[in-house]
Amino acid sequence: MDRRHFLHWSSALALTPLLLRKSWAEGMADMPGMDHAGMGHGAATDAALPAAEGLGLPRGLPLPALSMLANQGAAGQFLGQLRAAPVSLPLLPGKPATAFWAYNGQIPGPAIVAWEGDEVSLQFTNQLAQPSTIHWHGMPVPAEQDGNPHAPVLPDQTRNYHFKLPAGSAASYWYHPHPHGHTAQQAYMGLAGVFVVKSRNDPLAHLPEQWLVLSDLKLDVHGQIADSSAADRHDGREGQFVLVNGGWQPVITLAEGERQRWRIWNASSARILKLALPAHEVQLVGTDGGLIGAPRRIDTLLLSPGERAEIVITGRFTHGQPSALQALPYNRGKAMGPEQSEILTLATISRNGSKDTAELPTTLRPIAPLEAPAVKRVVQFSENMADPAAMFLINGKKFDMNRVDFTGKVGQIEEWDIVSQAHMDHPFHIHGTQFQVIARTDDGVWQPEPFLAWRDVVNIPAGETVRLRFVQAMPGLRMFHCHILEHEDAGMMAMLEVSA
Ligand SMILES: [Cu+2]
Repeated sequence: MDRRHFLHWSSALALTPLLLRKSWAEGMADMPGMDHAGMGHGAATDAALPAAEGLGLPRGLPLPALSMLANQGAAGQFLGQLRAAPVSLPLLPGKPATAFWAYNGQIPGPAIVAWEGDEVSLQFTNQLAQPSTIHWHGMPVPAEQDGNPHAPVLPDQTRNYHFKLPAGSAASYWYHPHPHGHTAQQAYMGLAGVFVVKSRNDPLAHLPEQWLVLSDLKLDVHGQIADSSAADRHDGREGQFVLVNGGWQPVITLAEGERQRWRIWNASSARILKLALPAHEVQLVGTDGGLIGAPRRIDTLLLSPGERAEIVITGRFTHGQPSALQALPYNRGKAMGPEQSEILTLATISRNGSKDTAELPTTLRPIAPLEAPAVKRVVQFSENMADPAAMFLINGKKFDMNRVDFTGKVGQIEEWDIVSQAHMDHPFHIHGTQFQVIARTDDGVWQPEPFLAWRDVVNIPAGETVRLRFVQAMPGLRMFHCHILEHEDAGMMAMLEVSA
């Protein structure tokens, strides 16, 4: 890996417009054909890729609002359609449109907003040339509705996903493909969207919200989505750009003293983002599975791939610190590519007058601890560099669709130690439920988790162990895996079969 091509980021702003959006009908009109998608440009190695500044991607525009999926259902229902298909979107001024794969022609996919108690019915049509599924990441949905690789939706097929959102499920989820072996490519080609479940009993309902979907974009010299390099397949893919709602270094407005609630998704394939908002006051108020017990003042927020957080930001423009959403340097133990060694500016925050500071409740939502486990298991992440066909392993094995790794029971409290015997960080994710982290090692020394939270992704730093507890409320096959999507595709995934 040539370090000259390490990505350089600047907070300087340009003012060219970017709209990563097109209606489905418009998108179909210039559908590029399935073999496009960056594949036709030969073996794009990282050394051949242009630097971010050289591509002319506009930046510094207002934060793009996410498009919303229209609800065609009656009260108490969410009814909608999602269609995965190739689409070309104008990305770089003066260059041919960029070929993506998108839900309903939009990057990111349309946001779904439903309420606790809703019956959700989503019709999915796959117009890709390969099998796909939709996984409802983090959501308490029945196993057979959760987009497992065992239930592929083949090209030109349609299926319906149906589930009911239980009480207490309000949180910031997302949806993305989960087919066998194609997940990373389908995600980096553009297939992902957010799914927010709301509660009618929300202690932060009075705060204005900003939704920030952080994604990664890697372009070749033609402005097309680049192939994954050997380094991407090993370390997890990273591109020249971290986008926010599809925009590069957009501008978010905030008033002095104003409190906003931000929901943040790390929808990248592999980046571990150590987020900071140095000028402003930040409280963590929620994790993957929704609100935590009480706001917690934080200086940084580590968000691994697939993970979400809710924060309350209070505008403070008088400290002389950069008013920006930054990703601080983080070493995730990559073997081939360079680590992020500089501060990345993901978005700038511009001052928009002054406002009264809204009340922030001192308590948010009680979380009862999961006590004495009925079952204890060890899940070991490891890497075997000697075997290119089975390099990323769980308990020494590569994923096998026909092998059940663990069997469990509905309602039983499980305690898992996720042990890293790896050189890289690997974010652990399990389907169908939320877990509580009980303790983690830090340099091998156990530290109790300082607060209770519902999560479905937790980073396992190289050489460390994380202890967590969960309950599966529904029977069926549940995947657990590394959420670096290239590692998942390479087989760092296993299955828990839950019986009634
Ligand atoms: Cu991994």
